Amino acid sequence: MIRAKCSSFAVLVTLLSAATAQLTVHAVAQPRTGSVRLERVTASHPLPNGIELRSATAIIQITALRDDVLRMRVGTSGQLPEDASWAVLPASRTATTNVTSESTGATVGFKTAKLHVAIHKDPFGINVTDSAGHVIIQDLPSRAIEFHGASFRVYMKSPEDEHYFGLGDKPGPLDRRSEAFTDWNTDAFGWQQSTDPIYKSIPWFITFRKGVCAGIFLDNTFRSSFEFNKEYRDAYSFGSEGGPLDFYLVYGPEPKQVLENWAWLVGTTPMPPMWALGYQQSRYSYYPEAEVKRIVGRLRSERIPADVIWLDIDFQYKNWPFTVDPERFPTFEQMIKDLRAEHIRTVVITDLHIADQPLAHYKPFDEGIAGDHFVKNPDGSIYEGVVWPGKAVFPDFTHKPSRDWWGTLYADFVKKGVAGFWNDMNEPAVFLVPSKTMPDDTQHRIEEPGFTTRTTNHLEVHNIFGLENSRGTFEGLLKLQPNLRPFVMTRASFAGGHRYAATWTGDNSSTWDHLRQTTPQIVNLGLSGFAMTGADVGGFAGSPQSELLTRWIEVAAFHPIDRDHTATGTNPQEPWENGTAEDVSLRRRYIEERYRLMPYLYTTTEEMSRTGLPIMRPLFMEFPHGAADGGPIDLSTGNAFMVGSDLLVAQSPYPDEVDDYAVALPPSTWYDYWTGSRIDPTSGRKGIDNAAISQPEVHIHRTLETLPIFVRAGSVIPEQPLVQSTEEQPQGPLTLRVYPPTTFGAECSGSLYLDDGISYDFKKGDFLRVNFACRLSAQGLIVTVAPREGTFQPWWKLLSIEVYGAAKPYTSASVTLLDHPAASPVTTNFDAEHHRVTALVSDDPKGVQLQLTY
Ligand code: NBV
Repeated sequence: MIRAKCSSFAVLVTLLSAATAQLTVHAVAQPRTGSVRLERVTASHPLPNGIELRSATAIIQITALRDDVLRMRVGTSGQLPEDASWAVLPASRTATTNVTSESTGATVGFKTAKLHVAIHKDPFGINVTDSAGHVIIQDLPSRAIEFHGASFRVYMKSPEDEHYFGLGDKPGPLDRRSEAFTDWNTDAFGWQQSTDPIYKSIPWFITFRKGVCAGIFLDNTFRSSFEFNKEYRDAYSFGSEGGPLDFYLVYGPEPKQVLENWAWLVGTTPMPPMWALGYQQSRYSYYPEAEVKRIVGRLRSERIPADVIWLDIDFQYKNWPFTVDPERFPTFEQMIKDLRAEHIRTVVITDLHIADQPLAHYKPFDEGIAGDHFVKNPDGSIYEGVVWPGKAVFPDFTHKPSRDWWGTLYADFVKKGVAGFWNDMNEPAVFLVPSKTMPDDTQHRIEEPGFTTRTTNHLEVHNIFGLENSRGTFEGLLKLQPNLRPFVMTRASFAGGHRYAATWTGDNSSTWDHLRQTTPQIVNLGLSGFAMTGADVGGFAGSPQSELLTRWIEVAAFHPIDRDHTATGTNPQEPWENGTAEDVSLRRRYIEERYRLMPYLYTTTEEMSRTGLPIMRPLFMEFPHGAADGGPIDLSTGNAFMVGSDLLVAQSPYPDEVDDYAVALPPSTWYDYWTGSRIDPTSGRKGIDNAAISQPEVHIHRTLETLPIFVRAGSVIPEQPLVQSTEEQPQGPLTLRVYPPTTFGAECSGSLYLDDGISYDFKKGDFLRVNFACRLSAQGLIVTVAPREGTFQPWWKLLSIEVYGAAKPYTSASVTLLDHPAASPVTTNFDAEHHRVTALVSDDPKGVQLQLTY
């Protein structure tokens, strides 16, 4: 909650002198009892990795974990808060690097190889700059940090050209500037753009100014809030209603570096099974068995590639988690087998509210009671709340033994062949109470390595309940099948939750506005760590018009998770429903394109799991200096986004409008993905540092058939022949789409990563990585396929190398094996319509080179 503005301040009082104090100790008493503002530095001493300061009774520690990651902790009563975290990896939290003290008359501080930290002594103030002199954070003069009882607030200056991103799934514009948000996980059925809070709490945001990027993470699980330019036009602030003031500053300056450093702090998304990247069909709910089979049969007969079918709550017996309705699903196990034979995986919902059924031989309840695994009321009785099963009890997920027990509940479904699991309602959602969740005084046990074992109330645990629920699921599945990559989808979570689960944007609506909203939401989730994300395709609440469904399916083919899902009682929303034959064939075509692009998508996913870079990216991540005014280029490009580093998807900024629109492409040469033609810069603008920026504007004539996609010049995109599921082995050559640069010698590269798609054998070297390059010269173009890394055997023998932007055929072409430098001629084929020259060549593990001569 944002503190109300105080117009007058009270008396200056002299408080206790801390033992180490060298100066007089002052704090300002605020009108409210228990309010303290850090007024001035009263003592300080350097640490090998930072500095420790005192201000009145407060202790402040600022340390460097690395040259580009700082941590700041404050305790008001002479003691630092508990050094533990649900989000930050222990090895990162405890990392240190030596710093050099730096002080002036007015400041104390230190420097690292990348940052300078200067603490203004009187009034207290924090200023962090980088070695180029860019201000990274600077607090509001004499207003840096305030405490009001258990709550606190930190204020920072906000230059008018600074922009903010992240904060997870918050709806609204991509840029968080001029917005305010609360973190309190909430079941937000039918949320709209202005709804806040919704499902997740990711107290992490990115600052971006003139191409310089940094991130702030408030490591606090209580109800927290963030406001940008709301309380003061020239400031932003963040704070919490309780818990520790413990925050991290993550420096770039490149956005990619910030994201990689964020992943260093909280971990990356683990490699998902490849099938999770396939098309997924869901609704609330498919039943009985015959209906599930009908849907899968139709996916196959309509030749709509697909990998997954989802079973929502109605597959269960009376909505009791971990049961199967025997009447609706009499041969559940056989059905799963039959679906697998069709190369379809089954994901089932397993909500966390366990039916309160003492006399029913219901294992989750009986075992939970016997093991003392449920959350309690203050009087020690078990807390009961009404959810889907009626009266329900809730596992105590912050109590490790209970979380581990939860993981064991999956054994039976795993044995039956269920492939993935869905953790819904884990805010936790509770019916029939105005708060929509557990009472604040519900008792949770914290028993967790790194934490003091204790009992706490719901205020501390609420925002991490979903995180620890999905963690229990993920870790449980790993114990059950150590060499299979789990697939878990969670609705609620906290920072770091991507280590355990993919996510989606909850109960959106079948409206144009919600289609538009998918871009900022998925991009901001990716910037917050959640890279494996989708939105219910077609919308959850309500039924989409046929054109809306078509356009949604088109763009979702480029989202990290592509799952069509809708609410109970809505019209059928599968790709073959609610549309003309043309709609259906367009929907099929886009889903097919996703499967053709699977090698690129999977390669980008592997990059995500290794580096923390999201799959779906804002343009500024790839082009931090791309906008003429130094701001994030996205703010002038409408609703465009990048998939990986090379594909730019430019859906209309207003998908419901019929008008043509212009997309300002980032400075580069671009190719039209569909036609292969090159888009030449039409305008040259000056950038902030007066460097020429050519930001070509493309005029787009809107049609239902074409979702505009552009490819960056200098890239090589791997594609495969069409398959009906990721499990089917593609037949034919691997295609390399080569988009040459326009200047001689300019960078041109791409890569491909592949493995078995399901196991962790890649960690033992059973993967395949191939790097590609191309080089333009006055003589022509050389395409190089580097020697393979890893032991995984590819499915292809041939490479179809397609060079785009070709206006005429090349005069000659030859192929060389990298380990055997004798060239042999190869025939090429010129396709004027697609501006491409194609050569079919044999692949070779030691590498191949194709030489095209003008
Ligand atoms: O389990 C039913 C639904 C589910 O389909 C949806 O995706 C979740 O977000 N669930 C919420 C519970 C009730 C929604 C009205």
